[in-house]
Amino acid sequence: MHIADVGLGIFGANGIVGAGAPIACGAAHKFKAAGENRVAVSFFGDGAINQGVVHEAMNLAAIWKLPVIFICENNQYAISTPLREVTILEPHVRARAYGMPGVAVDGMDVEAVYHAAITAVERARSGNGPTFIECLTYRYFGHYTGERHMKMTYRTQEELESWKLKDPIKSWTARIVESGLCSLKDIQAIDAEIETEIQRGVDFARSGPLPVSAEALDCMYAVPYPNTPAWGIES
Ligand SMILES: Cc1ncc(C[n+]2csc(CCOP(=O)(O)OP(=O)(O)O)c2C)c(N)n1
Repeated sequence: MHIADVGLGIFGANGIVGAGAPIACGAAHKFKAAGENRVAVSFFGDGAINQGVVHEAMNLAAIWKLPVIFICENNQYAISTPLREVTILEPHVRARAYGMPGVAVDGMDVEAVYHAAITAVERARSGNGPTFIECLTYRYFGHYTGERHMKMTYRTQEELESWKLKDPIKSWTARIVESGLCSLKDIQAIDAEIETEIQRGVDFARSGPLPVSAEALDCMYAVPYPNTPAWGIES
């Protein structure tokens, strides 16, 4: 969640739902002020769509015509809360209230998402301001790993299986092979390479020494805070 690499243009995810939207506006404001041809993109889930800060950000982006794109990955559940129970309209409809295009795309269709994104980027780059893109999708696993040990009944197994049939990785593998862009053998080789890399990481972690509890608070502060009590942690 908290991975960031400013050098690569990644400002970092945020533990506060929806809080990335105003940060993206800040970045976009800087791009505009400095005359840079860059576009800021804010990704959030359907769980963020009723957060006030997202609406403040959308209003600001529209009024200042900021080069920013709001992408709502609508997988239809915020942890276990179905969007349909807490939101009266589809998220993209709201964008129009802020005077920006609200586009709905099949989030399982790579090409559709690509075209919507390109249109939004061009609009932002030509000084016409923000776009809101809603990608309808699904998550096959729980919001958090603990969910697999709990009996959660917020969705049915049938629903989950029906979405797996639309899996873009599977359908796009077939399309890419058909188009001659890449052979199935090449794709399988890439998969195998990734599996090996992951296994190498797992083996490295498992064969390493266990962490020392006295170091639990190390790297928590920019300036080390020597008197921080190790909350209930015994060394
Ligand atoms: C402001 C705020 N309120 C509540 C939470 C607790 N919380 C963490 S994730 C989440 C739901 C997020 O929903 P969504 O973005 O749709 O993620 P998904 O369930 O699809 O993984 C909530 C309410 C939080 N992190 N921040």
